[in-house]
Amino acid sequence: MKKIHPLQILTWDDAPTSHLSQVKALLEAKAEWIQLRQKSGSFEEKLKVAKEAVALCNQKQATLIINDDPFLCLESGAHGVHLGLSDLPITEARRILGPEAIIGGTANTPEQVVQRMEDHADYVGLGPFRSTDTKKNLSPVLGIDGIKAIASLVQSRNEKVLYTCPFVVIGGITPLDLPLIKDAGANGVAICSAIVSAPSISDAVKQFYLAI
Ligand code: TZP
Ligand code: MG
Repeated sequence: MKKIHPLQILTWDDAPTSHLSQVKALLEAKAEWIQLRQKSGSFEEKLKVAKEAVALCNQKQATLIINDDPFLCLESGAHGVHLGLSDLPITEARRILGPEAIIGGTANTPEQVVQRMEDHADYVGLGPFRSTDTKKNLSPVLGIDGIKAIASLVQSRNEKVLYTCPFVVIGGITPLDLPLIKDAGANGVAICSAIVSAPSISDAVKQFYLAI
């Protein structure tokens, strides 16, 4: 099983600074796992940024995950890819990227979690925890009760499978939510706006590290 970091930080098109500036600020703040979530621009434009982000992360031994596109991951040399519900299946991305790549997938229902695990995802991103403006076409909000219900349902269906696939919770999370989310059995959280649009990225990362 690959090691998954408990604090995964997503970059954002709508943050006050560019994706690369966000990556630099996050690395300075000692972020160790960054997901480059570029939603606009051509493949070539995204690739240029992704290659630079990979180089920056490699200098600091940080993990860089590409959103949506296994081919962008392959060509940029990133460590892995995160696949949403309308992206390629995990199995197809694995065929493209090979066994060493980190491949994560979004889930919003117990069935989707089980599918991700059966496909040997390295982690599942479960959410949205809370409503958020960061993502368009948001799936139904789960709240802490939904997260707990899905975690225990999946566990009771197949304990062995759950242990082989960690899950991180995503969507509208602040540091104050961390105790409840940890209590629900999550292996971590994925955070975007609360960090990359904060007045100080460095202070925001610190607050999440303290809460983790
Ligand atoms: N998937 C579910 S919610 C979400 C994604 C990508 C957005 C998370 O961003 P934020 O700003 O932490 O709510
Ligand atoms: Mg996607």
